[in-house]
Amino acid sequence: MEDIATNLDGLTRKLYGRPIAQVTDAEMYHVLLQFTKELTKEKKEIKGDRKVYYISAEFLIGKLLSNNLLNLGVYDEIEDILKKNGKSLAAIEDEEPEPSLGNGGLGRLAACFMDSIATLGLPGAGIGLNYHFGLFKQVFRDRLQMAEKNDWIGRDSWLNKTDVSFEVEFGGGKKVRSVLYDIDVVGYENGVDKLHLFDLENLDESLVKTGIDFDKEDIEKNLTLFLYPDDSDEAGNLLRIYQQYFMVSNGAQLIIKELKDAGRDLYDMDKYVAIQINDTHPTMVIPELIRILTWDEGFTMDDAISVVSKTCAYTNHTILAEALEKWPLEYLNKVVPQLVPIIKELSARIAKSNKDPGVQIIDAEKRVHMAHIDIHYGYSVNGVAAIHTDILKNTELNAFYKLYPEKFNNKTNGITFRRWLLACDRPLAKLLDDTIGRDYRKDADRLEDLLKYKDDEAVLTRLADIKKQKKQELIEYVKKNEGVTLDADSIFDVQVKRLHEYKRQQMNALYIIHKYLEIKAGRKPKRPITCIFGAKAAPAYVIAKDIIHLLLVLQEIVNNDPDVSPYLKVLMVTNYNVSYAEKLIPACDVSEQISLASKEASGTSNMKFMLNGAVTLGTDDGANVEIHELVGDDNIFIFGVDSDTVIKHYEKADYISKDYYEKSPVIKEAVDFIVGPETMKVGHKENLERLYNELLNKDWFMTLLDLEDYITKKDEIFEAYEDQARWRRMMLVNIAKAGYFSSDRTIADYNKDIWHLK
Ligand code: 26Q
Repeated sequence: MEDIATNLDGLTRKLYGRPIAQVTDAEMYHVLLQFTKELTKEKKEIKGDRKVYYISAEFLIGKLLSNNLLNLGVYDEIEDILKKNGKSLAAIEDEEPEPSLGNGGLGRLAACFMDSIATLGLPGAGIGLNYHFGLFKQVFRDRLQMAEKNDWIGRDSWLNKTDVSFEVEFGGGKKVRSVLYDIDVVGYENGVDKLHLFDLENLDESLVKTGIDFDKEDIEKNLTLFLYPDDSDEAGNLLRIYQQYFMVSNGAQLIIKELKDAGRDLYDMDKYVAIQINDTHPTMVIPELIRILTWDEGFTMDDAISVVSKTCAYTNHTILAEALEKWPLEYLNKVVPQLVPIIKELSARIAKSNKDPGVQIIDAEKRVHMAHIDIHYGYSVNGVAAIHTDILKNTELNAFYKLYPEKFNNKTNGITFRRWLLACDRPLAKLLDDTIGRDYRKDADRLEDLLKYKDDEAVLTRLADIKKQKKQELIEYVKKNEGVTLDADSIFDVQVKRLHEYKRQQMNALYIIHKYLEIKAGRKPKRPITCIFGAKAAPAYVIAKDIIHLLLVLQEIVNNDPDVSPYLKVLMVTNYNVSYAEKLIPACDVSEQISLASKEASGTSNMKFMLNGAVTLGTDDGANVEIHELVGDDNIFIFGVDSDTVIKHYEKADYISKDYYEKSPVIKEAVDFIVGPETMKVGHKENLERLYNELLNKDWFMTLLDLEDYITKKDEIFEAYEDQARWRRMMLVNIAKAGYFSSDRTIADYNKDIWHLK
């Protein structure tokens, strides 16, 4: 403690010529950044004979200061020192720009996994790209989403430049050089692994024009400018292939270099290396490794294919057909002509022994199915929640499951409890320390010990007080950032996730309309309700942007209606990101997880909410199914049709949304409101009509099918809140049962079944 205080004071004076009490929060952030980097250098690098490389186009790491201080075991001391000098760590953290190097769940999962890999002391590295602007920053103008660039790097950051650099060749004789930046991943009370982020040596940030527009042609200068939003336009697709190849070629070269530096025989690559392919975005690492081994290392094609196939493992994160990457061969010919003969060879080998068109790599339309490369030429295929893996085995990938049953396995997702409990809800962590001791920090299953307190008035009251305190903190933040005033005595109902029709934010909006009309008709809820949303829509995803528009229109109408606003409020927060999540999740009472059953592979915010004492209102989808099993019927609110029914509707193509609209006055009234006079007054006709027509004539994700059931369940959960004794017990049970969703458990499972490190 003395040491830390002296060192921190010394560093502050060295950098700014003033003591801690006299520097600004921004200056103090830079001191702490340097200080944390220095402390990290003293930690040992995690080493071992065998290493996992987690390759991912996204690592949504979020801010790192608090997380690193916590994992280094100095958070409390630093907080104390700052307090004594009249500073708050929370305020200093606000100065840290957020690296938004991911779209959503898949990217955040990769970040949680890195934390757990290091925490478990496993030799591992992340391989990804150093996007200079990350995911766009969202702003609202005229109740529409606009995208601005988010430059997070600034004058100094967590990136450490290395002297590793490779050449990467593209079609048309284009050659670029990379430069590697590392971010240290500090394990909780353990050593350090690395996140390797490759960047383009000659990147030109001045190519960015207004917003997020830039010159898409000049790939030698633009490759790592932006992260691609998950639903891109055609022009973006080519650039995405360039990015993917740049990532995997660097990754493959790094892996081979590390093997050679360690004196390994490349024929034994699979003994020393496991490569986890995070969705299909890094799939080209398979043909790229085969190319390097055959072209540069003298391997026969058979030997190269054999060793690479024993090294690579694939994780699937979606069953949405439109998200499964299929690249036209002609695109690949343009970007990576050197891989095309290899991909053709891989395809031909399958075609020779298997005539089923459903399992081919290159299909009749000359499109390359990236997932099929992974499944044929990898040794493991995993889904991310039990129901998701079952759907892969029985439906989506059934033909592959029949070919390779032994490759398929489930790894239910998890979250790091360091960020999503210890850092974001310190009072709750303190309550746990005081009741069940600190063991849960290393062994998440110990959270179950909390069940002993399920009838303990003092503990339950403290739990409720903590929730109230977190609501108050959120209220202050929201007041400052959004200019909206919320009520701490209302129920906080929260849906935060990427905007997608299958996640059904539109169904939540229809509930709000329904409640608004009920209140107008004099039927008031017992307690005020606050409906909070946070979501970015891919800039090219028109209907998703229309749904955001509707939410902003509802916010305006509801909050400004004196008859309604005392009972109902709507808030769409601006630029929802990891940092916002850390404020919203601890303040939430009702966790909205309302995807159309079968469509949400897992979800991970559902786990974060539960861990922070929220009760789930959800469908039996993704990891909700496992939450449901763990907490039991009494501690969760499940509604809607099940996944088998949904899958049958798709097979028979027999869902007609208009039937539901015409049959139910409640549905009709809510849907009609979208284009009614109130909304037209504050919103845009074009957006609202398009959304209305979509719901009425298409509704691909069956909103109207579940709407009535949703309304009933939602009223039921709000009613349940009135029985505070029951509610507090539900909170406690949810926290106690969340241990299974620690990413430490998930990573231990990956290691036991797939990676076999140590
Ligand atoms: C594909 C092609 C072209 C451009 C972009 C993309 C693209 C980019 C990102 C496709 C998908 C993604 C991201 C997917 C994702 O985040 N999936 C989520 O993964 C989580 C972690 O497993 C799950 O919990 C979620 O259920 C799943 O939706």
